[in-house]
Amino acid sequence: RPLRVAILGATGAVGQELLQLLAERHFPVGELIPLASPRSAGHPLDWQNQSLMIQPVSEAIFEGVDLVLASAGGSVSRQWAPVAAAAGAVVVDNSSAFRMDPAVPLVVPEVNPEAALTHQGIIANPNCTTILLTLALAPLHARRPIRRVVVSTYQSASGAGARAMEELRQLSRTVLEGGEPVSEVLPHSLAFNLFLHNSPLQPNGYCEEELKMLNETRKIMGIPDLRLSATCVRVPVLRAHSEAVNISFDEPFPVAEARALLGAAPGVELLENFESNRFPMPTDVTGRDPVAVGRIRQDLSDPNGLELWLCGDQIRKGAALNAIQIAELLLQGPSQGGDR
Ligand code: A2P
Ligand code: 11C
Repeated sequence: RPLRVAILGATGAVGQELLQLLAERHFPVGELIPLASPRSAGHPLDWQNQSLMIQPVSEAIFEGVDLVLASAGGSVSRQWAPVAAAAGAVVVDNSSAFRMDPAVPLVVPEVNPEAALTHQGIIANPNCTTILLTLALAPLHARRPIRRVVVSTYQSASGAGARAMEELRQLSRTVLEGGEPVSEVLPHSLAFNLFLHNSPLQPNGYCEEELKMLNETRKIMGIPDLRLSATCVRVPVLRAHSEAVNISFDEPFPVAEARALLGAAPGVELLENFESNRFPMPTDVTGRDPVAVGRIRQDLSDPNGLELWLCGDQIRKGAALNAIQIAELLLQGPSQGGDR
Protein backbone atom coordinates (compact mmCIF):
# COMPACT_ATOMS: atom_id res chain seq x y z
CA ARG A 1 0.00 0.00 0.00
CA PRO A 2 1.24 3.55 -0.63
CA LEU A 3 2.92 4.96 2.47
CA ARG A 4 2.56 8.17 4.43
CA VAL A 5 6.08 9.59 4.35
CA ALA A 6 7.34 12.56 6.37
CA ILE A 7 10.55 14.37 5.42
CA LEU A 8 12.02 16.03 8.51
CA GLY A 9 14.25 18.84 7.20
CA ALA A 10 12.51 19.03 3.82
CA THR A 11 14.01 22.42 2.95
CA GLY A 12 17.64 21.37 3.54
CA ALA A 13 20.22 20.11 1.04
CA VAL A 14 19.55 16.46 1.91
CA GLY A 15 15.79 17.02 2.32
CA GLN A 16 15.54 18.42 -1.20
CA GLU A 17 17.47 15.45 -2.58
CA LEU A 18 15.21 13.05 -0.67
CA LEU A 19 12.18 14.62 -2.36
CA GLN A 20 13.78 14.27 -5.78
CA LEU A 21 14.85 10.65 -5.20
CA LEU A 22 11.45 9.57 -3.87
CA ALA A 23 9.99 10.70 -7.19
CA GLU A 24 12.86 9.41 -9.36
CA ARG A 25 12.83 5.94 -7.77
CA HIS A 26 9.02 5.68 -7.78
CA PHE A 27 8.96 5.11 -4.05
CA PRO A 28 5.36 4.21 -3.10
CA VAL A 29 4.36 7.50 -1.49
CA GLY A 30 0.64 7.91 -0.81
CA GLU A 31 1.02 11.14 1.13
CA LEU A 32 4.10 13.29 1.58
CA ILE A 33 4.44 15.48 4.67
CA PRO A 34 7.26 18.06 4.48
CA LEU A 35 8.50 19.19 7.91
CA ALA A 36 10.98 21.93 8.70
CA SER A 37 11.71 24.60 11.31
CA PRO A 38 9.13 27.20 12.31
CA ARG A 39 11.02 29.58 9.94
CA SER A 40 9.76 27.62 6.91
CA ALA A 41 6.44 26.33 8.28
CA GLY A 42 3.48 27.58 6.25
CA HIS A 43 5.55 28.04 3.09
CA PRO A 44 4.56 26.08 -0.01
CA LEU A 45 6.66 23.20 -1.34
CA ASP A 46 6.11 21.79 -4.82
CA TRP A 47 6.51 18.05 -5.27
CA GLN A 48 5.20 15.84 -8.07
CA ASN A 49 2.77 18.48 -9.36
CA GLN A 50 1.36 19.00 -5.88
CA SER A 51 1.64 22.17 -3.86
CA LEU A 52 2.22 20.99 -0.29
CA MET A 53 2.53 23.11 2.82
CA ILE A 54 5.64 22.85 4.99
CA GLN A 55 4.61 22.00 8.53
CA PRO A 56 6.29 22.47 11.91
CA VAL A 57 7.20 19.36 13.88
CA SER A 58 4.78 18.22 16.55
CA GLU A 59 3.83 14.96 18.26
CA ALA A 60 0.49 14.89 16.45
CA ILE A 61 2.04 15.17 12.99
CA PHE A 62 3.52 11.65 13.26
CA GLU A 63 0.19 9.91 13.85
CA GLY A 64 -0.47 7.48 11.02
CA VAL A 65 2.93 8.18 9.40
CA ASP A 66 4.67 5.02 8.13
CA LEU A 67 8.13 6.37 7.36
CA VAL A 68 10.12 9.40 8.52
CA LEU A 69 13.24 10.36 6.61
CA ALA A 70 15.02 12.71 9.01
CA SER A 71 17.77 15.15 8.05
CA ALA A 72 17.40 18.19 10.28
CA GLY A 73 20.44 17.71 12.52
CA GLY A 74 21.26 15.73 15.64
CA SER A 75 19.31 17.73 18.22
CA VAL A 76 16.10 17.68 16.16
CA SER A 77 16.46 13.90 15.68
CA ARG A 78 17.22 13.30 19.34
CA GLN A 79 14.01 15.11 20.23
CA TRP A 80 11.66 13.82 17.53
CA ALA A 81 12.85 10.42 16.25
CA PRO A 82 11.77 8.58 19.44
CA VAL A 83 8.41 10.40 19.29
CA ALA A 84 7.86 9.35 15.68
CA ALA A 85 8.93 5.76 16.44
CA ALA A 86 6.60 5.60 19.44
CA ALA A 87 3.76 6.73 17.14
CA GLY A 88 4.48 3.68 14.96
CA ALA A 89 6.65 5.15 12.20
CA VAL A 90 9.99 3.78 11.10
CA VAL A 91 12.58 6.56 11.20
CA VAL A 92 15.61 6.52 8.90
CA ASP A 93 17.79 9.10 10.59
CA ASN A 94 20.55 10.89 8.75
CA SER A 95 22.00 12.52 11.87
CA SER A 96 24.69 11.17 14.17
CA ALA A 97 22.29 11.05 17.15
CA PHE A 98 21.69 7.29 17.29
CA ARG A 99 24.42 5.79 15.12
CA MET A 100 26.47 4.25 17.90
CA ASP A 101 23.44 3.11 19.94
CA PRO A 102 23.76 -0.70 20.08
CA ALA A 103 19.97 -1.02 19.65
CA VAL A 104 19.99 1.01 16.43
CA PRO A 105 21.20 -0.55 13.18
CA LEU A 106 23.67 1.52 11.14
CA VAL A 107 23.19 0.51 7.54
CA VAL A 108 24.81 0.74 4.13
CA PRO A 109 22.50 -1.44 2.02
CA GLU A 110 25.29 -2.83 -0.19
CA VAL A 111 27.37 -3.75 2.89
CA ASN A 112 25.13 -4.87 5.79
CA PRO A 113 21.51 -5.00 4.52
CA GLU A 114 20.55 -7.67 7.06
CA ALA A 115 21.06 -5.19 9.93
CA ALA A 116 18.17 -3.01 8.72
CA LEU A 117 15.63 -5.68 9.53
CA THR A 118 16.63 -5.77 13.20
CA HIS A 119 15.40 -2.24 13.84
CA GLN A 120 13.18 -1.19 16.73
CA GLY A 121 11.77 1.91 15.06
CA ILE A 122 14.94 3.85 14.27
CA ILE A 123 17.61 3.04 11.67
CA ALA A 124 20.67 5.25 11.40
CA ASN A 125 22.12 6.43 8.12
CA PRO A 126 25.91 6.65 8.46
CA ASN A 127 28.14 9.67 8.04
CA CYS A 128 28.70 10.46 4.35
CA THR A 129 32.44 9.84 4.30
CA THR A 130 31.89 6.50 6.04
CA ILE A 131 29.26 5.34 3.55
CA LEU A 132 31.55 6.06 0.60
CA LEU A 133 34.51 4.37 2.30
CA THR A 134 32.67 1.17 3.27
CA LEU A 135 31.46 0.67 -0.31
CA ALA A 136 35.10 0.31 -1.35
CA LEU A 137 36.32 -1.59 1.72
CA ALA A 138 33.58 -4.25 1.97
CA PRO A 139 34.30 -6.16 -1.28
CA LEU A 140 38.02 -6.28 -0.43
CA HIS A 141 37.41 -7.34 3.18
CA ALA A 142 35.15 -10.16 1.98
CA ARG A 143 38.18 -11.62 0.13
CA ARG A 144 40.98 -10.89 2.64
CA PRO A 145 40.47 -9.38 6.12
CA ILE A 146 41.40 -5.72 6.38
CA ARG A 147 43.72 -4.92 9.28
CA ARG A 148 44.29 -1.17 9.02
CA VAL A 149 43.02 1.79 7.03
CA VAL A 150 44.55 5.26 6.72
CA VAL A 151 42.23 7.70 4.99
CA SER A 152 42.38 11.38 4.07
CA THR A 153 39.17 13.07 3.00
CA TYR A 154 38.45 16.01 0.71
CA GLN A 155 34.94 17.01 1.79
CA SER A 156 32.57 19.30 -0.04
CA ALA A 157 30.60 22.23 1.36
CA SER A 158 27.34 20.24 1.12
CA GLY A 159 28.32 18.21 4.19
CA ALA A 160 27.73 21.39 6.19
CA GLY A 161 24.32 22.00 4.60
CA ALA A 162 22.62 24.13 1.98
CA ARG A 163 23.72 27.42 3.56
CA ALA A 164 27.38 26.39 3.42
CA MET A 165 27.01 25.61 -0.31
CA GLU A 166 25.51 29.05 -0.90
CA GLU A 167 28.30 30.64 1.14
CA LEU A 168 30.94 28.93 -1.03
CA ARG A 169 29.27 30.30 -4.19
CA GLN A 170 29.02 33.80 -2.76
CA LEU A 171 32.50 34.00 -1.26
CA SER A 172 34.04 32.65 -4.50
CA ARG A 173 32.38 35.57 -6.32
CA THR A 174 33.67 37.95 -3.65
CA VAL A 175 37.26 36.74 -4.13
CA LEU A 176 37.00 36.89 -7.94
CA GLU A 177 35.80 40.47 -7.63
CA GLY A 178 38.83 41.33 -5.49
CA GLY A 179 36.96 41.47 -2.16
CA GLU A 180 37.77 39.98 1.23
CA PRO A 181 35.69 36.83 1.91
CA VAL A 182 34.08 36.79 5.35
CA SER A 183 32.42 33.51 6.32
CA GLU A 184 29.36 33.24 8.54
CA VAL A 185 28.24 29.64 8.07
CA LEU A 186 31.56 27.78 8.04
CA PRO A 187 34.33 28.78 10.46
CA HIS A 188 36.59 29.95 7.60
CA SER A 189 36.05 30.96 4.01
CA LEU A 190 36.24 27.95 1.69
CA ALA A 191 36.70 30.14 -1.38
CA PHE A 192 40.06 29.19 -2.97
CA ASN A 193 40.95 27.69 0.41
CA LEU A 194 40.65 24.50 2.47
CA PHE A 195 40.75 23.71 6.17
CA LEU A 196 40.70 20.79 8.57
CA HIS A 197 37.17 19.58 9.33
CA ASN A 198 35.38 21.90 11.70
CA SER A 199 33.70 19.30 13.96
CA PRO A 200 34.68 19.51 17.65
CA LEU A 201 38.22 18.44 18.51
CA GLN A 202 38.69 15.61 20.99
CA PRO A 203 41.44 15.36 23.65
CA ASN A 204 43.34 12.89 21.43
CA GLY A 205 43.74 15.53 18.71
CA TYR A 206 41.23 13.96 16.30
CA CYS A 207 38.01 15.76 15.37
CA GLU A 208 34.57 14.18 15.73
CA GLU A 209 34.26 13.56 11.99
CA GLU A 210 37.49 11.53 12.03
CA LEU A 211 36.32 9.44 14.98
CA LYS A 212 32.94 8.90 13.31
CA MET A 213 34.81 7.32 10.41
CA LEU A 214 36.57 4.95 12.82
CA ASN A 215 33.58 3.99 14.96
CA GLU A 216 30.95 3.83 12.22
CA THR A 217 33.15 1.80 9.86
CA ARG A 218 33.78 -0.71 12.65
CA LYS A 219 30.05 -1.04 13.33
CA ILE A 220 28.87 -1.29 9.69
CA MET A 221 31.56 -3.76 8.67
CA GLY A 222 31.35 -5.75 11.90
CA ILE A 223 35.10 -5.41 12.60
CA PRO A 224 35.21 -4.09 16.19
CA ASP A 225 39.02 -4.07 16.30
CA LEU A 226 39.61 -2.44 12.91
CA ARG A 227 42.48 0.04 13.07
CA LEU A 228 41.62 3.20 11.16
CA SER A 229 43.13 6.68 11.21
CA ALA A 230 41.45 9.54 9.35
CA THR A 231 42.30 13.14 8.49
CA CYS A 232 39.22 15.04 7.34
CA VAL A 233 39.55 18.19 5.26
CA ARG A 234 36.92 20.55 3.88
CA VAL A 235 37.66 21.59 0.29
CA PRO A 236 36.01 24.12 -2.07
CA VAL A 237 33.83 21.59 -3.90
CA LEU A 238 30.05 21.94 -3.83
CA ARG A 239 28.62 18.45 -3.35
CA ALA A 240 30.97 15.50 -3.77
CA HIS A 241 33.45 14.10 -1.28
CA SER A 242 36.76 12.44 -2.25
CA GLU A 243 38.99 10.13 -0.21
CA ALA A 244 42.56 8.86 -0.50
CA VAL A 245 42.56 5.42 1.12
CA ASN A 246 45.44 3.19 2.23
CA ILE A 247 44.43 -0.34 3.21
CA SER A 248 46.58 -3.01 4.92
CA PHE A 249 45.90 -6.73 4.89
CA ASP A 250 47.69 -9.73 6.49
CA GLU A 251 49.06 -10.78 3.10
CA PRO A 252 49.59 -9.21 -0.32
CA PHE A 253 46.40 -8.32 -2.22
CA PRO A 254 47.03 -8.52 -5.99
CA VAL A 255 45.99 -5.26 -7.63
CA ALA A 256 44.27 -7.06 -10.51
CA GLU A 257 42.12 -8.99 -8.04
CA ALA A 258 41.17 -5.83 -6.14
CA ARG A 259 40.28 -4.14 -9.41
CA ALA A 260 38.06 -7.05 -10.48
CA LEU A 261 36.31 -7.14 -7.10
CA LEU A 262 35.66 -3.41 -7.04
CA GLY A 263 34.58 -3.43 -10.68
CA ALA A 264 31.87 -5.96 -9.81
CA ALA A 265 30.87 -4.42 -6.48
CA PRO A 266 27.35 -2.98 -6.07
CA GLY A 267 27.26 0.80 -5.82
CA VAL A 268 30.84 1.11 -7.13
CA GLU A 269 32.02 2.25 -10.54
CA LEU A 270 35.64 1.82 -11.64
CA LEU A 271 37.02 4.93 -13.29
CA GLU A 272 40.68 4.54 -14.08
CA ASN A 273 42.83 5.02 -17.09
CA PHE A 274 46.52 4.94 -16.29
CA GLU A 275 47.53 5.78 -19.90
CA SER A 276 45.64 9.05 -19.88
CA ASN A 277 46.02 9.73 -16.13
CA ARG A 278 42.24 9.89 -15.76
CA PHE A 279 40.77 8.99 -12.39
CA PRO A 280 37.62 9.94 -10.41
CA MET A 281 36.87 13.61 -9.86
CA PRO A 282 33.98 15.20 -7.93
CA THR A 283 32.44 16.34 -11.21
CA ASP A 284 32.28 12.71 -12.41
CA VAL A 285 29.89 11.75 -9.62
CA THR A 286 27.93 14.95 -9.00
CA GLY A 287 24.22 14.16 -9.18
CA ARG A 288 24.96 10.46 -9.72
CA ASP A 289 24.49 7.34 -7.59
CA PRO A 290 27.72 5.29 -7.78
CA VAL A 291 30.93 5.85 -5.87
CA ALA A 292 33.75 6.13 -8.41
CA VAL A 293 36.96 4.29 -7.49
CA GLY A 294 40.29 4.41 -9.27
CA ARG A 295 44.09 4.54 -9.11
CA ILE A 296 44.13 1.19 -7.32
CA ARG A 297 47.78 0.40 -6.78
CA GLN A 298 50.25 -1.53 -4.68
CA ASP A 299 51.45 0.46 -1.65
CA LEU A 300 55.17 0.91 -2.26
CA SER A 301 55.84 1.12 1.48
CA ASP A 302 54.00 -2.08 2.48
CA PRO A 303 53.85 -5.42 0.59
CA ASN A 304 50.45 -6.09 2.22
CA GLY A 305 49.02 -2.68 1.35
CA LEU A 306 46.82 -1.16 -1.35
CA GLU A 307 46.19 2.47 -2.21
CA LEU A 308 43.07 3.78 -3.90
CA TRP A 309 41.14 6.97 -4.55
CA LEU A 310 37.38 7.47 -4.54
CA CYS A 311 34.73 10.14 -5.12
CA GLY A 312 31.02 10.06 -4.29
CA ASP A 313 28.15 12.52 -4.31
CA GLN A 314 27.80 13.55 -0.67
CA ILE A 315 24.12 14.48 -0.88
CA ARG A 316 23.14 11.41 -2.89
CA LYS A 317 24.95 8.19 -1.82
CA GLY A 318 26.49 10.00 1.15
CA ALA A 319 23.04 10.83 2.52
CA ALA A 320 19.67 10.85 0.71
CA LEU A 321 20.13 7.88 -1.62
CA ASN A 322 21.48 5.64 1.14
CA ALA A 323 18.49 6.58 3.34
CA ILE A 324 16.00 5.74 0.61
CA GLN A 325 17.78 2.47 -0.18
CA ILE A 326 17.36 1.57 3.51
CA ALA A 327 13.63 2.28 3.26
CA GLU A 328 13.50 0.16 0.08
CA LEU A 329 15.16 -2.72 1.98
CA LEU A 330 12.36 -2.56 4.54
CA LEU A 331 9.76 -2.70 1.79
CA GLN A 332 11.48 -5.74 0.25
CA GLY A 333 11.47 -7.56 3.61
CA PRO A 334 13.66 -10.42 4.79
CA SER A 335 13.59 -12.63 1.71
CA GLN A 336 15.26 -10.19 -0.66
CA GLY A 337 18.32 -9.27 1.38
CA GLY A 338 19.48 -6.11 -0.41
CA ASP A 339 21.44 -5.12 -3.47
CA ARG A 340 24.04 -7.84 -3.42
P1 A2P B 1 14.65 25.37 7.77
O1 A2P B 1 14.94 25.50 6.32
O2 A2P B 1 13.27 25.77 8.11
O3 A2P B 1 15.71 25.99 8.65
P2 A2P B 1 20.73 21.81 5.94
O4 A2P B 1 21.39 20.59 6.54
O5 A2P B 1 20.82 21.85 4.46
O6 A2P B 1 21.22 23.06 6.62
O7 A2P B 1 19.16 21.68 6.31
C1 A2P B 1 18.69 21.58 7.63
C2 A2P B 1 17.20 21.23 7.61
O8 A2P B 1 16.76 21.06 8.95
C3 A2P B 1 16.31 22.32 7.03
O9 A2P B 1 15.23 21.75 6.36
C4 A2P B 1 15.85 23.05 8.27
O10 A2P B 1 14.65 23.78 8.11
C5 A2P B 1 15.64 21.88 9.19
N1 A2P B 1 15.58 22.30 10.59
C6 A2P B 1 16.49 23.03 11.26
N2 A2P B 1 16.09 23.22 12.55
C7 A2P B 1 14.91 22.58 12.68
C8 A2P B 1 13.98 22.39 13.75
N3 A2P B 1 14.20 22.90 14.97
N4 A2P B 1 12.86 21.67 13.52
C9 A2P B 1 12.62 21.14 12.30
N5 A2P B 1 13.46 21.29 11.24
C10 A2P B 1 14.58 21.99 11.43
C1 11C C 1 30.54 16.72 6.60
N1 11C C 1 30.10 14.37 7.03
O1 11C C 1 30.81 16.51 5.41
C2 11C C 1 29.85 15.71 7.45
C3 11C C 1 28.42 16.09 7.54
O2 11C C 1 27.59 12.99 10.99
O3 11C C 1 26.19 13.18 9.38
C4 11C C 1 27.50 15.11 8.18
C5 11C C 1 27.83 14.84 9.61
C6 11C C 1 27.15 13.60 10.03
O4 11C C 1 30.82 17.75 7.18
